[in-house]
Amino acid sequence: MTVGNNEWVLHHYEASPYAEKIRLMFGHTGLRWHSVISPAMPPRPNLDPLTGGYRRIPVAQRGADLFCDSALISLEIARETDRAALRPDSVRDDLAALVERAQGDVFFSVITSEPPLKVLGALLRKFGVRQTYRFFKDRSSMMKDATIRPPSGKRAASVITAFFSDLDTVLKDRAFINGEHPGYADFAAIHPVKFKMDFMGLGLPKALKNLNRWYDAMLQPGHGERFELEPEDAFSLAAQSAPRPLPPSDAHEHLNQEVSVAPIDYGQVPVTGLLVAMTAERYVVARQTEQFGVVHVHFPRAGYALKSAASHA
Ligand SMILES: N[C@@H](CCC(=O)N[C@@H](CS)C(=O)NCC(=O)O)C(=O)O
Repeated sequence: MTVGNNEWVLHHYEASPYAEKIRLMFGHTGLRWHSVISPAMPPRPNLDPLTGGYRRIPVAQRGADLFCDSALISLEIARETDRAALRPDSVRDDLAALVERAQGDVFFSVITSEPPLKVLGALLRKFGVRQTYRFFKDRSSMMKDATIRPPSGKRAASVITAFFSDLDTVLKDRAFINGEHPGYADFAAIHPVKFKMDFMGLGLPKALKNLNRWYDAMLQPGHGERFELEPEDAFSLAAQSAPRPLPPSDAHEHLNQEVSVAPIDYGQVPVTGLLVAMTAERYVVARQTEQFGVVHVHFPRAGYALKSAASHA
């Protein structure tokens, strides 16, 4: 399949909640996109050669530009569709804590709030025995190194209950969390709620009428115009394209030097390359590869740490 270098490619897997945040954004904005399915855990030979090892999902690609993290992908979608409300920094102050909860404690509590045997059953149905074993090993080793401690047991259950009830309250006088139209806060909040419903095969509490109405409205547009793509096609796309022009960079002591960038919370696998731009919102790292030539990997600044490459060694 031929894909233009300005077309959207999303590297994801179906069960990924953070990918669902972006798939729904594609749906609401009516964007056309290409889907490359990644394994639910590393190794990801279909993606690592492009990003240089960023371990989280989703990653978006346009030509030879790779965008890591759903926050930065949202920013790109906001820009392209001229919808400022999709920018992470457009979230109103009174909603910032709700967004932070959704992306952190609530996301992690979806699984930890369920009895371990129920979780095991759900994973076995999804993955089978071997993959479930690998999945547990992978995620526990990822979280062992994490700088955050997700809630568990009763506290996790109350994180979910309180979130549902707070959402219902916020939604009592408006269609969407953002107001009349969905904004970044809506997409940040919908994905853990849907994850809870999908993963455990649950329904939302019926009494929370506003939450139910919002949930249906958020899912109603679906995922937009989606086309399946093979990983090799995404590789060819990167190889045939040059990265887009860089934004004007702020000064940085490591500009045009080898750096590594890694998430600060979990899945902290560093990506190494030349820091070619830094703006208020992002780092851009150039990777010279044999397979694709130069690719630019973009990271949001929030939640990521940049170091001189020498200090990661
Ligand atoms: N802040 C990141 C978080 C992404 C995230 O945690 N993704 C999960 C999947 S939904 C993940 O990568 N888990 C580990 C993995 O899939 O290897 C974002 O917004 O993209």
